[in-house]
Amino acid sequence: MKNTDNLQFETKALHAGLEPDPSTGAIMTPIFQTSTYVQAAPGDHKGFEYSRTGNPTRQALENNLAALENGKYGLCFGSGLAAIDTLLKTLSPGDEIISTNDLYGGSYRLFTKVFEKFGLKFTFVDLTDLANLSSAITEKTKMVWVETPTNPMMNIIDIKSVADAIKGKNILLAVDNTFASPYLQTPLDLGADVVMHSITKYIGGHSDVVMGALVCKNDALAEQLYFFQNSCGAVPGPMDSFLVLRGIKTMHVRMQRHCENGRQIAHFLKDHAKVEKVYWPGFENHPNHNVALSQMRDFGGMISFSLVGNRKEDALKVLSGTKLFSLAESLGGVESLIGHPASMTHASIPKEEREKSGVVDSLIRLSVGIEHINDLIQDLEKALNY
Ligand code: P1T
Repeated sequence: MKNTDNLQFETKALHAGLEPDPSTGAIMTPIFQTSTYVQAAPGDHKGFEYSRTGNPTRQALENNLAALENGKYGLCFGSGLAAIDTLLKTLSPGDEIISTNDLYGGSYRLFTKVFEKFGLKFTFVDLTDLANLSSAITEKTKMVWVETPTNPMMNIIDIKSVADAIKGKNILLAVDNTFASPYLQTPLDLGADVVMHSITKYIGGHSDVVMGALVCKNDALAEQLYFFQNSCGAVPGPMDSFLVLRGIKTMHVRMQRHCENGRQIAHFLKDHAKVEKVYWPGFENHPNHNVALSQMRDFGGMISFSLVGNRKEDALKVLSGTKLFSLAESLGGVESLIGHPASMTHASIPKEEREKSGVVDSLIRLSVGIEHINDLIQDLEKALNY
């Protein structure tokens, strides 16, 4: 296996964990569409026994992702939520988790509607202010869940400061790195213990796969995660693993364009008379701009904005007025999407909770794609002309 440890992200994306197929020389990792592997005698096999436990296409992807996050172990799952589900299964009834209060609605639902029933306790606080973290920690705290940038308010949480604040306390720091992608941010380098991705988004990049991943460095944690991956079985198939490997090869190029287009659209919206507020960490007056500068390579392609007057009916006009920005859940694909968090991605969070973190009725979320910037701005200009 090539040693890619000292190579740049762009080179690792193409080479890490990937070798030509030994039987044919195929440069692309084959799709090993098989459930099982023939053994010469019981236990005498070539490293694979059954595809829930391990599959060569999935393993190539897992090794590649581990390298991209500067980790040691990568594990893939059938969705981002399946990855979080697996991580939470390493905890025990009575354990407490402190989570950021602004996060993907599906993660919130998994925490409160599924795992609370099994005895885990979640506290939701604004983690942009570390005083909130200190006052939420108890003797039972076993994990801090950080999503940064947050979905959909684009708050930035200082990963290194959170890691420093819980050092030596036997608390695991987990970071949902979905909005940034490993191209923009590598939380393990900042002191996180485990990174989670909805691969469905920027890593897959083409809106054609649902998948999740966990990456860590610690041997004991990895062993536990492999145990639950195999025992609970929420693994992705080889075809999807191949599609994601293919998507990863252009991630850095896609991310550069997402960031460039995002920057121009954020500025266009800021100057628009119908727009009340734009949430994008690249603005100097964004409350966490300096943290973003210190821990991210660029600011990404996600932007949220609210409308003057904060009327839902105005938001609905914009949402139905765009032609290139398609009205859909999800994000991070090459094509631009527009969404209404309050009634779509964050509908599972009670209105009161949602509004506390800024998800008001006129809030609109954009996943800026890699189309030509002029076409995207024209599309928004027309839709805002309601
Ligand atoms: O959809 P899935 O692959 O299971 O990933 C869940 C998930 C986890 N974390 C973050 C930050 C996410 O944004 C998501 C999925 N989000 C959407 C579908 C969305 O439109 O926001």
